[in-house]
Amino acid sequence: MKSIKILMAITLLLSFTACNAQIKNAKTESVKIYGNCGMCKTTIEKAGNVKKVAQVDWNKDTKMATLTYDPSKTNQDEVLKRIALAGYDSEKFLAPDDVYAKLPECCQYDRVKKSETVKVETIDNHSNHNHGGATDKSTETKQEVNQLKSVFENYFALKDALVKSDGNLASAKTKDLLISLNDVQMDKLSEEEHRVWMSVLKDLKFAAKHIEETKDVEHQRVHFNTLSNNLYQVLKVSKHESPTFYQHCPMANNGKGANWLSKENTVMNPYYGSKMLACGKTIETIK
Ligand SMILES: [Cu+2]
Repeated sequence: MKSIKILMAITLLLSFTACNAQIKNAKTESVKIYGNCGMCKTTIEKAGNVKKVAQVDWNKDTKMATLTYDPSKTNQDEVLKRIALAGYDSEKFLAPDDVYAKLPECCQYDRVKKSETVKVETIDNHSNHNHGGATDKSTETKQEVNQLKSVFENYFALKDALVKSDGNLASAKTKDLLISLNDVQMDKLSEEEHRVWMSVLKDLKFAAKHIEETKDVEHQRVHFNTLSNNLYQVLKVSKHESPTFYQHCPMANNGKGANWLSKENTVMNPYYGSKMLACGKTIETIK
């Protein structure tokens, strides 16, 4: 018993000491990452860092980053890809244009390279965007339910594909999701739904487009996180025939935690697949 207590004390002590110093067999490299200011530094480092695996230290004056990582767990490409997804170009990877465009003005550094490798399309959906117009009230409610229903059905199919860690299937299901996103007629939505829908649509499409474009499950999961958060907001203000469960896994998203929506209360974790299928819990039931 005494030895257990000592062991616990040591473990506790270790967990309090430096997080960064815990990278094993650390390999250090110096790479250029484009950016401007202190805010860029925060974003770049936050995107690149993974506890005990990778540590980024970016210098805003030299634009050089020191990457320290455990080569048995990750590599330079992985770190730089995450940083690119956060909006920052390196010599190897270019940030998606949409993400770059969303950076605060002070952070919009001069892009040296033209974005050729990573092309991001922003689909404008104003063809379906008919404000106003007289509609029969009784059909309105019905259509509204059906419209958002197919969005959620396709989302759930995507979630199931990620539970199976099947990147091909996830991409295929997201193709359907994109179609249903485009099919939603905004004038049939309630005022509240319309407002939320407008505020998240661009992000929904951006995330879906990225999931569809790749077969890499880990990359798909990064975008699935934002997709889930945005659809949750829509779900909160819309009506549904059956309850939906909002679930949370504290380990996903590099330990920052991530959420998803599910038709079942039973946890089937889309962020880890079979590795940690039951990790997580229902945090809200939306009726
Ligand atoms: Cu900045």
